[in-house]
Amino acid sequence: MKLAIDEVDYKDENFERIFWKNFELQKPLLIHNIDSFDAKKLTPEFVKANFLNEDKRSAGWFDADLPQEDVMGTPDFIQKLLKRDDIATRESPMRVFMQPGGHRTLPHYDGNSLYGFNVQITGKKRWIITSPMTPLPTMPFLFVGMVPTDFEMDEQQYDFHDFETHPGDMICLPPYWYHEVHSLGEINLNMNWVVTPREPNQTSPLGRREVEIVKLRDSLSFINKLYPDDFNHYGGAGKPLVQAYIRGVGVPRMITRLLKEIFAIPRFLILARQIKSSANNFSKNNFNVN
Ligand SMILES: O=C(O)CCC(=O)C(=O)O
Ligand SMILES: [Fe+2]
Repeated sequence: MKLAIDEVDYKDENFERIFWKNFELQKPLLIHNIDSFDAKKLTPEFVKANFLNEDKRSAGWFDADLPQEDVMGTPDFIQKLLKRDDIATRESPMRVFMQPGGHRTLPHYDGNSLYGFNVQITGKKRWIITSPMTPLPTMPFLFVGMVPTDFEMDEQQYDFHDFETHPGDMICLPPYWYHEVHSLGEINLNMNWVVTPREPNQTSPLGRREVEIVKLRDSLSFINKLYPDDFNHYGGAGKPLVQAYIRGVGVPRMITRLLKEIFAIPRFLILARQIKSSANNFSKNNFNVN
């Protein structure tokens, strides 16, 4: 079913209460009127000069350290979040996306059980985000949607939100929420603070799958070759986080997961070319603006 997303204005007197309530419940929230950045200074030239670091290039974004306060400040509630004991942070806790109009980011959820806080700086984006309670079919072992390029949401099958972000809007995206993102403006710049909860959330099928996959990655290390990132740095914290995630997963559950992933391989092979081409576009289009 298509569902309305919770929304709140950053200036609303109840903002903090609503933000932390949705955070605890891992419920998406769309915040309006974030004013911690200077869009005039964040031109494509500035972004490329400051964030185009090949060592920090990833699948379709650049990782970034917390940027200069005067250009891109970290909102106070994000500063509080980054200091919490129950979340793990990474050395470079931001991701920078800047894509041309017409770009489509293929449906995926973020690895490392990331909780994202993505603010639109320039342009606008259309987000279609799907509840981990009704997940899209997923590529074996990974976190990319196993669907064709022209995939359209089926209201009967999936619970999802479909909305736009304009400059100053921030989408708070809890772990395991699939997202397909369309760039609608001429130049579309957004930045995402990412963190990983220290305790796994196993209330959804995707949350349960993730801990089983983490167990597989911990036990059969060759599986890690499939991943773009380093398992030793899972969620930024590595081993302690891995231990917390796999605590409740026994060997029978791990083997059942392995079989489920193997059985998904034939469907993947049918769609592999389409998915690969969309994934390549995600990489190719980042920072591909004039
Ligand atoms: O903005 C986009 O196109 C993709 C954003 C994304 O995947 C993310 O924030 O995790
Ligand atoms: Fe993402």
